[in-house]
Amino acid sequence: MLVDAWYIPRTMIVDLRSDTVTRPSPPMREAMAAAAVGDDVYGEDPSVNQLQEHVAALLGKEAALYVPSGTMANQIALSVHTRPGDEVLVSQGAHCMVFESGAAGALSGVQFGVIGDKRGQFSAADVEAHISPDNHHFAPTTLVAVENTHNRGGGSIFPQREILAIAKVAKEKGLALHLDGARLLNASVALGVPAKELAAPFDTVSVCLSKGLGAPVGSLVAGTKALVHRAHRRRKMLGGGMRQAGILAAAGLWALEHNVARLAEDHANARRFAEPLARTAGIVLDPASVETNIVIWDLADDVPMDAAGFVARAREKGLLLNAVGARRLRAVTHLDVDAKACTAAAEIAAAVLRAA
Ligand code: TLP
Repeated sequence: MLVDAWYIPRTMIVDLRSDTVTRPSPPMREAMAAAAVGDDVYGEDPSVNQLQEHVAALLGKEAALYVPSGTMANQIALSVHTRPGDEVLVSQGAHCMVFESGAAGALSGVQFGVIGDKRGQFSAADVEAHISPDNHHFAPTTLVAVENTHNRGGGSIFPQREILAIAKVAKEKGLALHLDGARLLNASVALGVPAKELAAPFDTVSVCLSKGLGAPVGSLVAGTKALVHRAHRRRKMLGGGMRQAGILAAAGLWALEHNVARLAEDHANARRFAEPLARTAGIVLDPASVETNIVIWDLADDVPMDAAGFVARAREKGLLLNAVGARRLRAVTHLDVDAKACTAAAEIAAAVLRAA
């Protein structure tokens, strides 16, 4: 497999399992090596403080807290908005429900109410219809969590018009609103709308630096000073207080400076992969559904292979993918795969089907 990027040996594979697989580039590593650091548990790490201020401003929030992962950012947000026994309304396949190891039940004692469609979107009417009645039989609904872009929904962008309507209902009914914005900057770049505008209706927002932005580690949870103060305590409880974390924060600052606008390339590469794939017999995929850097498709009923089999055969041919259902697969483009690699990836996927 010929890949131009400097860091991928020419014999290596095209890794579309996730945008989390990127490795820090030499200039990012230089920024990390040069980072000013201090003990962040004392609040004395200048690079962490700079990153927190930068992200708070980016999202138009009073404050932000640096945490090791998107999972911790989401779980902290769930815990600051709820009490054990509460219900949180989420989309189908929401990351905070499906992919965080049962943390919401284990750590916050909340249950989920699932609303909306397979793309991970729901309406203000869905929220209103699912708020628990004020009756002691039911778990009180106290939080609504939106995911934008939506991972399981194939990188779909949640329409901002509907988010504004959801925020209105949440306000009227006294519900908090959290945004899992692990890939919010993908939505921002795809729409050409500033992140702070997309974040504005939310009480808390989590964002990840270790996905499309290419930092090795790190996420932030942002909100009012009061909420972030509470988040800080939760982070400590979870063991997420880090010391000279500026060495990591510097990578995040570098990523925010250099790797945001280029997310458009990842979106173009996702389409470059999806369009030929969608024309391949045996693939069920609407290329118009590809809005950002995630491509999700199904295997047609007559394909004599399941998603795990597809993944195994693609791997033999040098393409890494993830199965996200019995007959459903996912590919994610990122800064370590270029246009040529994405075109090659579509050819490999078609070859897997031809050989089936
Ligand atoms: N998603 C990962 C896996 O966990 C599935 C991936 O490869 O896409 N919110 C969203 C929407 C996410 O997609 C992820 C990671 C997270 C939160 C959690 O972030 P981390 O992995 O930093 O805990």
